[in-house]
Amino acid sequence: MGWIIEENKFDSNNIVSNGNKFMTGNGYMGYRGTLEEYTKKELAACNLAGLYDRQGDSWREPINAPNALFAALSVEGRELGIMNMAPIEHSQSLDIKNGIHKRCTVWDTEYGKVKITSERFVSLTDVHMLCLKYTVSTERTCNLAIKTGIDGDVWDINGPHLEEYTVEQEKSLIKVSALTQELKVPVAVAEICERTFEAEESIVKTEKSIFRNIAFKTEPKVQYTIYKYASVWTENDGSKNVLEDCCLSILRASSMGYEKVYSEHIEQWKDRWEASDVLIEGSDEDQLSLRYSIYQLQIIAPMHSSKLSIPARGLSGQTYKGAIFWDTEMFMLPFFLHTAPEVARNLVNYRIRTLEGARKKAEFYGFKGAFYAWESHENGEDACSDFNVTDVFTGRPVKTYFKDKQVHISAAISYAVWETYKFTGDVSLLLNGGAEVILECARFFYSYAYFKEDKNRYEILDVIGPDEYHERVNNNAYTNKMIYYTADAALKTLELLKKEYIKDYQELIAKLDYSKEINNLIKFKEKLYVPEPDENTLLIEQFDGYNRLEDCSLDEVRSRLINPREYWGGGHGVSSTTKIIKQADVVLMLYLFKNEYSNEVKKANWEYYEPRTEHGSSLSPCIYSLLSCEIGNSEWAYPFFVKTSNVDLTGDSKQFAGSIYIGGTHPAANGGAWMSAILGFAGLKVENGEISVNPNLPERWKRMAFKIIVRGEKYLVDITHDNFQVTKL
Ligand code: IFM
Repeated sequence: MGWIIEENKFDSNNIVSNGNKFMTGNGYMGYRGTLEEYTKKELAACNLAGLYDRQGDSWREPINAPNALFAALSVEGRELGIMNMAPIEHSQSLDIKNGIHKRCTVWDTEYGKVKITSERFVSLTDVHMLCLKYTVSTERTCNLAIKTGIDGDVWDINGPHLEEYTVEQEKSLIKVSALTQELKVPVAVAEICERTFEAEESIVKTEKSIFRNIAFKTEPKVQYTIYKYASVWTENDGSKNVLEDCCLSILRASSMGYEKVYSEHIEQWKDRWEASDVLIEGSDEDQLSLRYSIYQLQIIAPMHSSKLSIPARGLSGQTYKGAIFWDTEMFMLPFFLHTAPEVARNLVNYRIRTLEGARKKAEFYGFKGAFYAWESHENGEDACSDFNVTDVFTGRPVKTYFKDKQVHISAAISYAVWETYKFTGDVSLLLNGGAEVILECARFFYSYAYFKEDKNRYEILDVIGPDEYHERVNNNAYTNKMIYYTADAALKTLELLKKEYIKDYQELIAKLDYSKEINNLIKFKEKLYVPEPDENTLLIEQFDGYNRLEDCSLDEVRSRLINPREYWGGGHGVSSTTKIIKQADVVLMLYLFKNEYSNEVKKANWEYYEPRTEHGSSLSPCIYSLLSCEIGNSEWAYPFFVKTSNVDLTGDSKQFAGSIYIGGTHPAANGGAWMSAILGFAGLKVENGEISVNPNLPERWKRMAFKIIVRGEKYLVDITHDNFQVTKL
């Protein structure tokens, strides 16, 4: 129970959302949940982590590798695919316990019933490997042909990204290699296809693709199976010869045989679930949606590399430019910290490695220190464009200030470094770059702040908070609070190093020329303005002047849309002059700093802001869920948990910003689902290595149980409505 995602009929309207929903992956690549005969038209894609390219003047985006799992069937010379003939039976499923995608399709043709079953996986054992088992059978004797190989004509939003293709066959191997356009990075894909039946095989090559045509005459009801082993390598993987490495991978796999490769892969999944599964008794739907959220995080986790982080749309394609946002630090990191600390460390290392990019960005805007990219690519350069939205009426690009004004990104990164250090107690993180990140972010904020003589305080002007609909506001409460946190973390870091690692301290101060900055930071922290709850209403104003905006309902604002895809924020968005906000903002602040605010303040703000929140970002519902749990109201929290944990199952999320496609998977919401369950309903807290739980399970849940790793020790947490236990394993 609770491990299979399944659809039992074909609906062409779901092709794109199923591509997200049925995804498989391993952190190195994500393979969309498409059917074997799909091409770029149906958004088939094998998306690679961390390899980006620019075509002409358009946005940089990640590469989709040539698709080595392509397979299409012809019966008596006529193509038989789901797009050209309606099946009489069809199912597509994902076994999330083992990371296996399956399909079964039956057509009633003039030659009787024809059936395809397939099973595929993206290996967790060798991250470069993909495997497919593809079986056909017919009711009557007929001539079949399977066209299978490497489809190099890939789906791109701003492509094509690959050029100088080489397409070749060498004995049983077929290969496609190419170079990326911008940086000329070699990318290669190779495939071996084995079969247990007699057939005539010929090779068909095009400029970018190479296919085998496997033709044979069927016997009624006999199963004809092919096994495909495919591999993807790029020079970014440290490969000196990408084609050779591909061939080594697939020859190794083929010599092991499908069953062995398969069983090694599922053994790895067993380990992943052993560390991260959450058992929920009392609701099969919640059990499945939470496991599915964890599955989504697992298939994009960069377990194999400390150079990578996780893009906002995971590895489901090129939307949001395949870039890394604050989503990773604020919404995904907690899951990895508690269940796979080595992945958490890789995620933080990515920010340490890209510090130089953040310094360049700060300098570009005339500031000091580190202003991290709003949408970060491989070296920390900002992929966010000046015009992130296209106006639906004029088709013109609209200037947005996400990149320039969402300064809270640097605070999110400082928060991640400092919280990771506190959680793990591992000072090597600070000594190996983490301290430098925090200090440089604090320096950035000090240089960004304005000292208002008349008010004798620092203010943070001209920013965008998490609520992106209100641009260029002053003193966004969340941002100011996070900046305060950063200054505090910087001072604590300095204190720690000075006390216990004096040599490192001295070296760092000298390297960063930081001695004058210390006093600045002390004064900055003391005099930084952070909006407080109003004495009477207990409400915290989201930013200066928010209270004066038009107070109208969400429905009212929605009714003002002329086009459903209109962008709600920015210059002339329907929300901009109203109190309607895009996503949790003050509520996020109250959740993060829960120990500093009373329950009354939390409750008052939750009740005030929730009806004014569009939840137009998938980052929003989980935060409302978490704060409700903090308030002790799991019934308020529950629907938000359901929303966040189902986002990629229902496909119910915004698909367009203006006229730009923003669909894909939602790892931040997936991380948010885990947070809502574990940090919310179970009320788990880890402080100085000490674990506490304060459970408040939803009514319908009878029991929840999960494991966590804290400072190298494993614990089992088991909770019912009347009892709980934390056991060291
Ligand atoms: O990072 C988010 C942002 O907060 C809202 N828009 C989408 C981004 C990527 O998920």
